[in-house]
Amino acid sequence: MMNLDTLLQKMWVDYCQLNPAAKRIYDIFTAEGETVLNDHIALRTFNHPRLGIESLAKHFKKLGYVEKGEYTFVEKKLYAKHYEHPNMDNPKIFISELELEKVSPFIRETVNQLVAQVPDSVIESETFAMAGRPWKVNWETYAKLAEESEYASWVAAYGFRPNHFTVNVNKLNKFNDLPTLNKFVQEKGYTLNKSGGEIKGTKADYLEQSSTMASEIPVKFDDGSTHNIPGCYYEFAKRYPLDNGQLYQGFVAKSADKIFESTNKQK
Ligand code: OOG
Ligand code: NI
Repeated sequence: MMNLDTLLQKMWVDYCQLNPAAKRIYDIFTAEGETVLNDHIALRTFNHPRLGIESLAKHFKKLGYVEKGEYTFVEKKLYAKHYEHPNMDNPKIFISELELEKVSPFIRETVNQLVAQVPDSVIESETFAMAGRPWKVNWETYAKLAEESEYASWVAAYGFRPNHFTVNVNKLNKFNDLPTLNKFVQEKGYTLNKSGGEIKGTKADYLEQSSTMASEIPVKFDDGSTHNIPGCYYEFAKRYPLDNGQLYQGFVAKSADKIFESTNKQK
C-alpha cells in the first residue's frame, strides 16, 4: 500500500502541473521565507452509487483518516464531509458530491453515461483521488452541463483530482492574517474570489478563508477540440481557537458555499 506522504506528494505534483498559477503562488511564499503547510485538500464527485463520497473517502480511511463533519449546500445541490488524520500535521480532506436526485434529467443521464465508462479498477485504485478524467466527454456536453451546474461541468472535464490545496495561514509568519495575505497575492497579479466578500467567515465562525479564482487552462475534449476553462484554485485558511484552546478544525457551510464559486468562469 502506498504511504500517505507519497500519495499527498503525488496529488500536489499533479495539481501543480495542471495549475501553474497555484504553484507560482506557493513559490512566492516560499521565496518570502515562509513554510507553506496545507490545511486541507478538496475533492469533488457525484453521488452516483459507484462514485459517491465514500468511494474516495475509503482510500483515505485506509491511511488513517476519520470522518468528522458534514455539510449541505441546498442551492448548489451539494453535500460534503470532511476527514481528519490523527496526525494533525496531515491536511484535512474535504469531499463534496453533487446530489443527482436533485438535478435535471439531462445532468443525471449525462452523469450516468459518464460513470458507466469508469472501470472498477480506477475506483479501487489507491490513487483514485488523482485518477483524472476516466471518461470521454465532448465540449458540447461540458458547455451544456455548465449552464445548469458549474460543479457538474468541472467534474465532467477534470474527473478525480484535487480541486484545491489550502495554505495553513496560522503557520505563516509574515502573512499570518488574511488582509495582509490577500493584498500581497493581489499585488502579485492574482484575482481573488470576491463572492460573499474577499474574506469568508469571521473569528466568531472560528474560520476565515479566501481563495484565488481558478485560472483558465486548456483542456482537450473528446471531440478533438481544446478549450480554455477554469481549472483549480488555491485557498488560504486561518483558524481560531475554541473555548478549550484547540483550533477549530471544521468547515463553515455558508463560507464554503462561496468558496465553491472559485471555479466559476470569470466574466
Ligand atoms: C470546495 C469548496 C469548499 C472550503 O474550504 O470551504 C471548501 C470545492 O470547491 O470543491 O473547500
Ligand atoms: Ni477549501
